[in-house]
Amino acid sequence: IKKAFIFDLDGVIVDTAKYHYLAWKKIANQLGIEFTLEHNELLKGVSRVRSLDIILELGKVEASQENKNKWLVQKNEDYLSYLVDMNESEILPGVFPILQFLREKQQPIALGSASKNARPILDKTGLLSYFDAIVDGNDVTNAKPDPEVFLMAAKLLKVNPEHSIVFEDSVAGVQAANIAKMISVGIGEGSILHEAKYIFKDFTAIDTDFIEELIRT
Ligand code: G16
Ligand code: MG
Repeated sequence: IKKAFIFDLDGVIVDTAKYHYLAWKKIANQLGIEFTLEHNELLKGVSRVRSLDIILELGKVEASQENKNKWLVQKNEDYLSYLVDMNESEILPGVFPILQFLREKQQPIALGSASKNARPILDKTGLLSYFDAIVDGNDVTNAKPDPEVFLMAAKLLKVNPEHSIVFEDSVAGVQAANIAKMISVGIGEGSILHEAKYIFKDFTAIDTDFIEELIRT
């Protein structure tokens, strides 16, 4: 059977969370809002617009739409400045060999990300050509845990949801995969991602036997 392998971007393929954090921290501090790494967890897998709302809620700050738009632009410009020098060295450990193995096995690969900057990131890390389909924040209207992003990816790959495998580092993303009736593979802490069917601390913990098993069953 043909399977679809769908990857989240941030936290799975690259660690862009650290750059999102720096850019959001600047905005938060500007507004006198304390913003820690722990707060940053709340923003993982969440859209840009929703992220700003969460930060404003944390600080109990009310803002006009005009100001919000200004901060969203500032955040993205700052975030993009961190990506200028990005290259293949930022691909998270173990990811590249798995992509290569899937390629060898002629398995379709897709990206399912909330980010509107997904394409330039895949381009800079040299991974663009590994993806048969890319669904990102520019394509979807409903954010994870809504399954839209993953269902669209499976559809583009012409594979049924039940035959699709999703690699995710966020709780909302794991839930989205489960709601889509896909096989969810959590990348990160078992205590946080306990809703995932399988959990690995990172891609170095995933071997090709496991991937072959997923292809076979
Ligand atoms: C990523 C990050 C989120 C970020 C979102 C939108 O999602 O996890 O923190 O807010 O993209 O990013 P942008 O501002 O670039 O559109 P994912 O789904 O790849 O983990
Ligand atoms: Mg993620």
